[in-house]
Amino acid sequence: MEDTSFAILPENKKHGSKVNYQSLGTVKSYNIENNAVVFQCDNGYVSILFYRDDIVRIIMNHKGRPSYQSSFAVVGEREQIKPHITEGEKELRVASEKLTLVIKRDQVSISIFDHHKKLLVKDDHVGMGFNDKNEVICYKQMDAEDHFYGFGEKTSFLDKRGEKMTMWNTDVYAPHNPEIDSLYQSIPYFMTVRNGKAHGIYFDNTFKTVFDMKTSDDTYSFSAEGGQLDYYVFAGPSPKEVVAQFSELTGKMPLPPKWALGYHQSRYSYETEEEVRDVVNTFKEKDIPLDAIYLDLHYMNGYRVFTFDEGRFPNPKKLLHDLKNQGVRVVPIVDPGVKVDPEYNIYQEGVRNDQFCKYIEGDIYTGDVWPGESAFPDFTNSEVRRWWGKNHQFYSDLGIEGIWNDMNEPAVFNETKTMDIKVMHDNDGDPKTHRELHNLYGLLMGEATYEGMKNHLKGNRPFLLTRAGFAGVQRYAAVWTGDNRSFWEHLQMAIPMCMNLGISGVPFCGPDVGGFAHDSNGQLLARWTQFGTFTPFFRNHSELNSIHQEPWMFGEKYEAVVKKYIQERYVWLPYLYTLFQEASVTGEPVMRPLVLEYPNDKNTFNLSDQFLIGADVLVAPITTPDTYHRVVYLPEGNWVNYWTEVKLEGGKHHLVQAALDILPIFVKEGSILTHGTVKSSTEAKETELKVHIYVTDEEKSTFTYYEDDGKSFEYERGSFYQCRFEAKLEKNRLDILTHVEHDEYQPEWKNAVFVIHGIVEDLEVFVNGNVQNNSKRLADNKLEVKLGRNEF
Ligand code: MIG
Repeated sequence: MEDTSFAILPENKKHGSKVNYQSLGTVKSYNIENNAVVFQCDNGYVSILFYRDDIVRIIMNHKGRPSYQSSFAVVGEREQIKPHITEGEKELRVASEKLTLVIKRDQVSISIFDHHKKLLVKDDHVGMGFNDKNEVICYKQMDAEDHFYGFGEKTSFLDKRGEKMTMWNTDVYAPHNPEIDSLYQSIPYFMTVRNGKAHGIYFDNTFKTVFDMKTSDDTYSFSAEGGQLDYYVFAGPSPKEVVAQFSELTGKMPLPPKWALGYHQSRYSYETEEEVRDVVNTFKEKDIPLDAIYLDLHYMNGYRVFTFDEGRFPNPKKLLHDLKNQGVRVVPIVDPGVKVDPEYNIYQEGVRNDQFCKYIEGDIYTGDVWPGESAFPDFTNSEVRRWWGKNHQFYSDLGIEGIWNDMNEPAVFNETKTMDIKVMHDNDGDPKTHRELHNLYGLLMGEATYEGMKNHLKGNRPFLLTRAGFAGVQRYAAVWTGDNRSFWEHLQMAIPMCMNLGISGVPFCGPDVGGFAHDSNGQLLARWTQFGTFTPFFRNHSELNSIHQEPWMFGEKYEAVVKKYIQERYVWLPYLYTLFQEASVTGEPVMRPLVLEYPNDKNTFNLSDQFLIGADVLVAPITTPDTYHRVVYLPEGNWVNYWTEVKLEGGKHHLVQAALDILPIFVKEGSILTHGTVKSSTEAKETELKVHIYVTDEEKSTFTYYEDDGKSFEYERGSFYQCRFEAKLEKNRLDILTHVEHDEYQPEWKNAVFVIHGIVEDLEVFVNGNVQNNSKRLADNKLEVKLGRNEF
């Protein structure tokens, strides 16, 4: 009915969200327990506690005393910070070193200031409130200069001001368009950038939540269908610090295995062993790099997870072994639905050990998915997660190191697209409905899978790809953005979507390159692959009924471009890997909107069609057909065209050329980048490290390069290599310094080549104080200096 005009019958007018809301009333008293200030009000309680000096948690409970239990998303340890309290006649102040909260006594409302006394957030209207359906809401003032980012995986443009978004994990096969705001991930968090400074809010509520930055011009709100109003405010003050603060609370991405950063090829499905081998062999014949190939639904026996179809895949172990020798990993799909089949061991075990989701009355919930009628593991129980993890030995025994979780919203083929919300999750003895825990299902499945695989791989890093998730999903998995289509519009949309995922704590993400559904074509695939070179996750995937879109499917002209950009990925890997390592420590995204680095520049606020990789590389994909030029905005500073070495001035828009084989890339003057060489896969040896120096006489350039074995967890015990490169130009003397900061791991490459860009006449190059006489002058004002790593 939703699809017909019936949806807009007068009787169907939805009520405004403000209907029936009431506030907490006045503050009657307060007390301090465990460094939390608890206010007792006419209609409930509010508790304020600092997690750190720059993170405050606020909990409103209209039914009773606040519960301090957090959702599964929160892993950050709370520091014990004693609040400083000042009592005024009309208001109370609760402060840490970095934040001051002013609480109005009559109609409870909270204003939060930073330590410069600058207002960050202020309650508006009823402030915090609730209604007779037990929905909770918080209204905040919206400043004319506020711009909003994050919200996880959303369609539409970068800046979410003017959007209203719902968090409810949903399998959306079609369409992904601005009207569809609930996709597979729910990350109830956002960052506000106002006049160059940033702060953030994370709403720790797993019910369906709504963020409304649209309905009013000067107020925004976030609300939930149930639970407490439990949220955190991050003080910033820079956008990167907000992401770091949020990542501190919800966790960081573990460093993925290097092969997960290579090029991946997928299809729904490569149906037989023969087909898989054919595809891989074609990559080899054509000398196109490849690190992983995916097995979609068809590999299983009747869609039973933890099985192989013996007809289609007679000897998976041998297949895996052979492909590994070719430098290629295999990633099978694993859905949560377990086929109802009394002769199937997983179903038997699940029933016998009470591992499936059930109704409160005791019946196992079943729903229709690929295997037909299926039961769903109750991942809210840690015992079930262990069981599920243990089952993955089936895969690891075959040599599998990566798993692909799909349908884990969970998706069910019915009207609501998911499990009955009345289903009861046991939740380790604290039972809650699916209505409350729905959004956590994918995250918990991720924990089960990642931890299980980690156990089985005995010291090797697992790779997990997931479709569904919640805040914190980065702790276990990379995220791909689900069932997009082979439309130019979907290529366009993927850019802000991935940037906002990055802001939302998920650095490792990417769309299906080429588009999943619908038929791709050569030009679209070429342009999309160019973009994919720089998305943190780089996988070409397409659907059953669409035409094949492997790199060679659209003729030589396009194949050459696609190949060039897959190769480029490997050239950039040593730079990307360093950024991944940084992200795993700080939470700062690999792929960044420009506003993250240039929050004072209004040209960046809603810049949705270009992005940064790290701080210094700007990528501006072509996202429309038959287009061979585009406008690129370069922020302050000078920028060097990666392909032509032409220098352009920042703070301006430029018209740049982009023939089919050109992805516009600009490197900031003054930066240093590390590159590798083209390889058939990450398994191949790195022979030489290229250190690109884009010289400037304005400041010292520096870059800290990171490397480890790319496979194990030994880096956690100090087995890694870290070298800080510095370059300083004075007149015609360039001094390059190499500071090896950590060398418990020995890189494969023995030589480094310093490529100096934008050189001045008569340049003299010194490395670590020694003059280099063997430098080689290249075209386009470049100079090359070769050096052994032993001279670092
Ligand atoms: O469309 O497993 O998003 O990547 O190929 C139905 C089959 C189920 C959805 C995933 C897609 C995958 C497909 N799955």
